[in-house]
Amino acid sequence: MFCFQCQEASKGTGCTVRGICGKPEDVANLQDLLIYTIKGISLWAVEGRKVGVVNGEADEFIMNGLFATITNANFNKNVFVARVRKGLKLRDTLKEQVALAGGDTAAVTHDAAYFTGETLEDFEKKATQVGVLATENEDVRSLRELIIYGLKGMAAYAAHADNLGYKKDEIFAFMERALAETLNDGLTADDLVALTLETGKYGVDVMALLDEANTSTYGNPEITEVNIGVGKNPGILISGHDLKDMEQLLEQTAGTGVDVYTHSEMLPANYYPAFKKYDHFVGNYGNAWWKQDKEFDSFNGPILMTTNCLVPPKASYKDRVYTTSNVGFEGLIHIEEDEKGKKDFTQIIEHAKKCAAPVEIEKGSIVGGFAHHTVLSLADKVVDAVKSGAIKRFFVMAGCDGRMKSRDYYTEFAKQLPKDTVILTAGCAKYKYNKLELGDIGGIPRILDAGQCNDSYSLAVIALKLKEVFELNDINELPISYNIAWYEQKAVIVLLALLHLGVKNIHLGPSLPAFLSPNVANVLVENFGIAPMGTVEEDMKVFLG
Ligand code: SF4
Ligand code: SF3
Repeated sequence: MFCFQCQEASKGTGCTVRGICGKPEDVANLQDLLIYTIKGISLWAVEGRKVGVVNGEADEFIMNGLFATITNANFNKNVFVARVRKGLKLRDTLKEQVALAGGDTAAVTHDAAYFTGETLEDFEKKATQVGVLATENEDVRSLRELIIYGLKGMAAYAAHADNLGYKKDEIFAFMERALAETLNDGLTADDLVALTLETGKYGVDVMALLDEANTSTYGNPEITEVNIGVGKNPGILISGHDLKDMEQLLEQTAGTGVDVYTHSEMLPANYYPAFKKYDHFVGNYGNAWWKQDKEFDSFNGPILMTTNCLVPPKASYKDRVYTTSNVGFEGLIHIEEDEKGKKDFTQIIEHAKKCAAPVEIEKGSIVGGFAHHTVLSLADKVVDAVKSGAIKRFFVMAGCDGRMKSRDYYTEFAKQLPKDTVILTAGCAKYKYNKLELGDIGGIPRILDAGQCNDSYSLAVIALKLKEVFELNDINELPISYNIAWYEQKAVIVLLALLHLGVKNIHLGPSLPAFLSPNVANVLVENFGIAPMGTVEEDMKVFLG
């Protein structure tokens, strides 16, 4: 195996025996093969679109396949074997459709469009030939993978929007074109850089689409005080990013005597008006994903993982973890949806009834819900505070949290920020500082949490609005600095989206991606001023001049 898609890549270069995330070698290889299969389907999808063939099943398969290979989403080998098998059938159907529609089948020559296999042995053999290292030139490899990881994040967001009935054909078409281009040996490094930036453009589009899906379905996030303590009833803990799952769980648990709590990236569900009507929705339990090994233990009740980040479960609570959608782990119960998109959570609810109430690990509350709608409704106040000098600078500290000790930097950075600065956050990165008492500036809290990582879109909307209000020509003239923490591939699409919007001088930590070759890293440094995390003191000086 060779995998270097996340921030915890072994030795800062790549995992070669077993992922730091716990992904075993056979799963890693089969994920590579699924990506290769998806690229093959994409070659036909691109050719098909030229002659009016659009295969919705293929679009969804590509989206879900990309999503399933995100860090900490799916560790189940059987899932990948089944998906490769299904993918090959779909690919061949699409190929026939292209031929029937008069498409240029001879134009498609790559092995990914034709390779065959049926048994696990066939797949395992093929998998070792089509991984990341199959691209020999390290710069081309770096750019191809940067694009693919961006697409994985894009696919995840597209899937959540799709679950709520929102989709855009342009986004599927782009994913397919970009995947096909990662097989094209005729592209220069410049072409691939251009494609990387275009990925960022579609990143903005997909986050806007998901924002529309979430807010049209569940209302605009509101300023909310979220309880972080516990109640007396047994509870179900729901984690991940999927709000449709959240809705269905709340509906089905109402009146059962079982409470619902969010974990990690599901915290922002507390901010949506549609979910506030449920009295048994108690609040948020615990912190970011990587603390689940302790927090799932003390929660006592069942846990529903709707997306990443799943950590291979410990024996002490393994029988309480349920998965759904693209999440998977051998031995855990997986809840499938029916044809109408309904999921039956009865067995999780019955399981919860037999469990003790959660052990209290924290008390009090945290405040969030500062997505674009809320912040823009406070725009006058914010603008006045900036004009009067009460707020000197905003710090966008969105992204991911993770296990590495070096991430304590972000806690320290938040603590040391001058009192006339405000943190704008989104994603699970917030857990590094969202329980600090940083106070407020004239009623504006010093930490404004917009929501999940995809709600980084909200932060961009806010920045663009401020640019307009202050009549600036360039987003970089705003008093906003970007100190982003990344871990997995959703953060990659967020980063590419920010680059597309023209944001410069982003600091990225706790380490630069292992998949950036020195030359590609240089392109990012020279053209966009991307900088690695330094010490808190050094960075504070850089940001505050
Ligand atoms: Fe290693 Fe990260 Fe890949 Fe897991 S996802 S195998 S930790 S690089
Ligand atoms: Fe977190 Fe996995 Fe990235 Fe959505 S849940 S931000 S790490």
